[in-house]
Amino acid sequence: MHSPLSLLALGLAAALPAIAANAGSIVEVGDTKVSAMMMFVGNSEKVYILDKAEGNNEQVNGHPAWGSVWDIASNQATVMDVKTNVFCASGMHLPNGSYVTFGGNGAITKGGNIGSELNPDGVSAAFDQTYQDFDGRKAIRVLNPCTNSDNFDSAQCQWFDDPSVLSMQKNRWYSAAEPLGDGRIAIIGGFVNGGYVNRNWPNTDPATEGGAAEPTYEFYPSNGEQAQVMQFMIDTSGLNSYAHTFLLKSGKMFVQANISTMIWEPETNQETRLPDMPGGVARVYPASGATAMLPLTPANNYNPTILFCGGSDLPDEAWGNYSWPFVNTWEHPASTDCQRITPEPEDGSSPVYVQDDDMLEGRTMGQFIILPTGKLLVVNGGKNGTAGYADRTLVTLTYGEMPFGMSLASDPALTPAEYDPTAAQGKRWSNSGFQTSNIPRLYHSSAILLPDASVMIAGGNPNVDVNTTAPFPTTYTAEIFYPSYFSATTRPQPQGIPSTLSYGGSSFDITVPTSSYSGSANDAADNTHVAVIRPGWTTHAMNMGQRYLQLNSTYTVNSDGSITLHCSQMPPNANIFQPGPAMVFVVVNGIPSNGTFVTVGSGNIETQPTSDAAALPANVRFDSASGSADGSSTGNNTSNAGGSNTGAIIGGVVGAVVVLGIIGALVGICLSRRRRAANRQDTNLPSAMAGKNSYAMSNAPSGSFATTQAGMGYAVAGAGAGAGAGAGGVGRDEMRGLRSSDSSAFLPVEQGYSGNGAGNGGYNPYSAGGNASREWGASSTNLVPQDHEPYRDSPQMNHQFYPTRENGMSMDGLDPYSDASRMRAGTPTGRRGY
Ligand SMILES: [Cu+2]
Repeated sequence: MHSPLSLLALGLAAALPAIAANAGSIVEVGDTKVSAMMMFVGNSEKVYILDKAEGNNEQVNGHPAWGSVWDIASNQATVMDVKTNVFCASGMHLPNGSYVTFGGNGAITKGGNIGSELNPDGVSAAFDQTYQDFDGRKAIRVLNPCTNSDNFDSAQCQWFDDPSVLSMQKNRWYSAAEPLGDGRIAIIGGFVNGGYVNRNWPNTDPATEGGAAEPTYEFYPSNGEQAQVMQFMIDTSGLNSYAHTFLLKSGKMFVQANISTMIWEPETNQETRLPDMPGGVARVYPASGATAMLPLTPANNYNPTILFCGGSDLPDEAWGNYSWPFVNTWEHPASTDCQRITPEPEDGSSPVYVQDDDMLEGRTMGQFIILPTGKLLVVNGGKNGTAGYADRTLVTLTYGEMPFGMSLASDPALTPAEYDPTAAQGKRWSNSGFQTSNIPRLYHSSAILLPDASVMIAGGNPNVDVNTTAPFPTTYTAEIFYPSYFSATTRPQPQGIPSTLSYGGSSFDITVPTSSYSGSANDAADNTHVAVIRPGWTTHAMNMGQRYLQLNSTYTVNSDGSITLHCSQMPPNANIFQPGPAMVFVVVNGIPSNGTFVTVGSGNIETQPTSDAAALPANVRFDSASGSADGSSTGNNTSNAGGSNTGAIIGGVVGAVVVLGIIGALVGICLSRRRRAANRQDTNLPSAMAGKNSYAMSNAPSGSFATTQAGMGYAVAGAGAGAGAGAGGVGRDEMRGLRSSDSSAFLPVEQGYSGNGAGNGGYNPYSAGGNASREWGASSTNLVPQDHEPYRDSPQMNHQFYPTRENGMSMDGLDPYSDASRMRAGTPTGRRGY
């Protein structure tokens, strides 16, 4: 029990969440309870964290946890249950403020071994009795962010994770995800079952790798179309997973993988090739360069430019195959190279890569965080090697000889650096005043912008299962990096930020009180901008969906020194900044306010309504007005980057503000809702799923590879090692022998099981034609017939492939899109299990 004194202390802590922080510092703040492979900021209070299914000490519902929710104000994590193995999924926001994650890996058990209940293919598992994880390769998991005012034990605040109700057409591990202008999400490519790179060697079947690669794309929500082959995925075979994808102004998508680049038309599947990446530097996993879209501003007419920094220029053969790299990656320095490209130049020129300033140090797995100032922070990663893990390479034959355990990277890059996209060339990078971290953040680390404009850094786990004694151990400690503007003691406290932003339409006013700044009001007004930032979904050195847009604005300086900002809505083109949640920061003299959550667009997945942008009034100045904040502490100049490392900020004062009403706005703007199909049949599937093929899969180099390698200047083993890698058969013993690359299993699984499905009109997640996504907004019926529910607790499913689960994998009472679901405010009737 708490004593009265401790209660008082807690009360004070809640009232004064003072976070004194030095600018440029990195502070260890707490335990994420699961290793933060993936994170996203759900709202002003919570960061959601996902790990792969592994043996974390923290338990939830009788099994190791691989999900948690982080309270920003208290730096405390609470475990959450996730049913399926979310190992290396992709993720994205939805227009209503919910978040969704796609795919993952099959069920695994200790040591990354295949789970106990095999799928019919015999090489992947549906479930594991020890870790109690389900096959997550097709999973679509939905989360509606909650706050402390909600009941986190309610289903409405938990992950909806039931592939029998909601899943993709294809198994996808390391897929890309990027929203279109209507809020639908394109899900692109991926492995079927995992591996180091997405190819066999020799690479004789670049399209499907004998069933191990998934070269298609599909949409969520589906409109009923089948997954289509994307030729670019075949042409970039091997280094084509977690492709870098950015929706462009035209509605076409920039896609970069391997060293290739294209513009893709999502509606017609037409591809237009752009130049290759200069210098042969790969930026996708496992080269894992830092990538971001530069801030979209009135000055660049909101036309995207993409920045790539770091990665690896390993020669093609060195990347190896599904099993492991063919060189000792950790001996190869990561790239310092940066390139920019404007994919759709508006001056009629052809898109070209333009050399940018080199990073201060090479990085693989560095990641960009766009700050409210419009500068880009790069954090995490290593100076040598690549992402991924393995227990050997082609030339290092045993785990005992691996110098960094399973890590394929070495020499962690521990000092953040900042890139100013508007600075003169040659002067864009700085790490002046930035502290060096004590915590390596290599493979499976993450970072994201928080609402108080600090940066949360977490994760790091280049290990197949939890390993706290490895050279780079499984890491649970989170850090916060405080950018240079934390030297200010006073932050702007803007008033009047709306809860929604439309695409075009009437302008709105934001007031900056005189207490928010110091010095000349006119100067402050000239040095103020409004930034709409989507921090994205972070995993694998990426922030999927991260975008920064500066609103068009003018100002009126009032006689009392307050400044009224006249702001345009978002540009009237949803491709520029797709619909969904974002934070609004007002930046005065280089000092950002805290971010306020808004919903951009209608909240629905639909063609977004647009209207012409209203004209803004002209600037009005008032010469004698000035701010009333402490003049030395509010950032009197805009060159805050790399500035003083002194001073402190009470960062939590405004950061702890709960934006009442926003949550209601988020959940109140409902997704299209539908009722569940009233009728439900139960069929007994597994007998119909007996048909399966096996694969002959060559995942070892041929003897001739050694000859090829000699020309590359890499020390490689000869044919003997190649033979040792073995041709991956489908025998379970062989499979276990090969498990230790970045996957519990990387043997192909056939998509096209014959049998159940078409014959009875039912849904079969293993059928080639099965479209398990449900349509959105086009029908009042559930497009996923409930006749196949491998995760239900129904007696029919009580068999070896689809075991029941006491804590309720079945969520019959919880259709995330029903009128009675958590997606609808005020009617929380979802429940877990029966
Ligand atoms: Cu991964």
